[in-house]
Amino acid sequence: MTNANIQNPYGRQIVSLDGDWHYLIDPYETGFYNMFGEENSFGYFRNLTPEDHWASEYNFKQSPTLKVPGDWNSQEPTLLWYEGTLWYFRELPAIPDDGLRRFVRFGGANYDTIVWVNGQELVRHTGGFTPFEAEITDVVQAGTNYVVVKVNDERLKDGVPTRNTDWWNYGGLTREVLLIATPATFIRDYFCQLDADTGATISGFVQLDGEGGQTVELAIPELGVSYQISTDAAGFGEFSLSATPERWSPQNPRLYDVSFSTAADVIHDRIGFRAIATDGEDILLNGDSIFLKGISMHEEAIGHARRANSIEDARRLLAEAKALGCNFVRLAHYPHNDHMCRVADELGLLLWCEVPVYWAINWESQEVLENARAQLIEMIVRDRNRASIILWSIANETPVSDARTAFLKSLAETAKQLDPTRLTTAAMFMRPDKVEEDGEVVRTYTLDDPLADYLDVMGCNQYLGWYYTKVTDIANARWHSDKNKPLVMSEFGAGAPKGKRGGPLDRWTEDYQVTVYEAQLAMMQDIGFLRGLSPWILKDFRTPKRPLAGVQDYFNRKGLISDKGERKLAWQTLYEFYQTK
Ligand code: GCB
Repeated sequence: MTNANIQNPYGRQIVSLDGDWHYLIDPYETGFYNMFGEENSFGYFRNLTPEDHWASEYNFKQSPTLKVPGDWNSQEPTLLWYEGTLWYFRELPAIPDDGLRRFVRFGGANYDTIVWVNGQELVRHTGGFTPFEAEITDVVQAGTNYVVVKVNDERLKDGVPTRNTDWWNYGGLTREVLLIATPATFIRDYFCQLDADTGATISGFVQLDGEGGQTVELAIPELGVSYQISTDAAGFGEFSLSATPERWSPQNPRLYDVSFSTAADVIHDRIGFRAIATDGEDILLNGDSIFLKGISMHEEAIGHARRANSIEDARRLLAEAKALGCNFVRLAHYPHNDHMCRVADELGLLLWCEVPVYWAINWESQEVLENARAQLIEMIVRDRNRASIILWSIANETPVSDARTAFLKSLAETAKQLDPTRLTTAAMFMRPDKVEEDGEVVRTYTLDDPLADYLDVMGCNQYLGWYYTKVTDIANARWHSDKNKPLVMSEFGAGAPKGKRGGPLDRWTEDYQVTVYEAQLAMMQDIGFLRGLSPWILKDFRTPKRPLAGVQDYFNRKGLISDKGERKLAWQTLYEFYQTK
């Protein structure tokens, strides 16, 4: 537990390191290696200039700047399709000699990152969508201190995700960078949730960083809770107390002020209490069966082709889901910014959160498994106090094999160990068959992926009417499962650029997108074990996989909203369906 990232960094004493960072583009990693592949003694992390040494051929302070947070691709035209290494530099604000510990926290950097402060390497991190931090207490000096960050977003066969995906690989320091100050001993991590089974117990733990054996007070003033948690020598302490909070739900997204404090430290959070469970084919929110009216989304800002990177971007994205009539959002295909989960907590949107275990990653490699597990752990630790999150998803569309199922079973177990209060899921495929029924051809779809046995909720991606069958075949579809588990139809859809019109059966038109949605939604009414859907996708998004000129132009066009932010006709179709649910 001690190596968890600092919980709730926004609740800490922070200085934002956002803004302009100098950068150097370095496809050959000249800033790292000399011509023989050995360490470069003029390496960029040393922040040398030609004035410092005649053989130095760079100068950060003379170099242009990029905004942090922000992907590099959308900020500078020559970087639009760039993948590789880019170096960032900035000076730190003056750090007072006040006895506090200091950390630099990166909300996310895609994909492999190394951080140096004053030329000293402090941390390496792999994975593009989860936070990491470096303690700089013993490295900073009076006067000027500087940070250099090398980010490499090369896609790797043994990466998570692997080389091949259907979204653009936005590189760089895509999320906020914070300078955090804490006392010598501080509350590093805590977990505070309503137990799913009783619904009347709040339990969790607290983890100190520093001197253990201290008492931590948990206070929830609006519930009259003031509870002393003892911690062991390692600073870990658990708690469990009876409470009957107002339940958080989409109708009533009630959040409580919760604080943990020691003599030297205090951290405040806003936490919602709700219970999520399954019962046979039902999903129960606070004991009542719920239908998830959802939409899938990538982390791309509304009205732009760039990574969403601020709380304002999160608000705009989730406001679109609310406008569509959703109570549920699938945050595909990787952990989104933590702002998304906080805004969803406020708005009353239920969330599916996912790690980028996507398509065919290397199931045979222990290293790949540990990389995927590290990303899953970082996501869960970051977000497990958010009431909005009900589903941890461990994979998307992975080809069935023994090695893959063992890999994913292991991830599902990790998710449950870290967070027994939530449900696990994955987006899987179904088995298609054709059978004759009363002289008519009927298409059956069976959910029989062995992975389903290790999950609470089955997700299924199916593109009937787009990739697999004609739209006219959808009416003859029958769905089966003997798993006795709820199903969320985690994807379906059809591509259409905004403004392209035609007949109802003309592919690539808004009209055809409507036809597919109408047929799909009619089919859904007859699937007895269906408990939700998250069609693909809220907004057109940038992807090199979609080159069709004049139609796709390197965008996946299955959005209900265009990349410019305009609603398509099928938006209304889904909106009307959700009004009836
Ligand atoms: C899928 C994938 C998603 C793709 C989508 C598509 O099944 O999960 O990442 O973008 O299909 O548009 O083909």
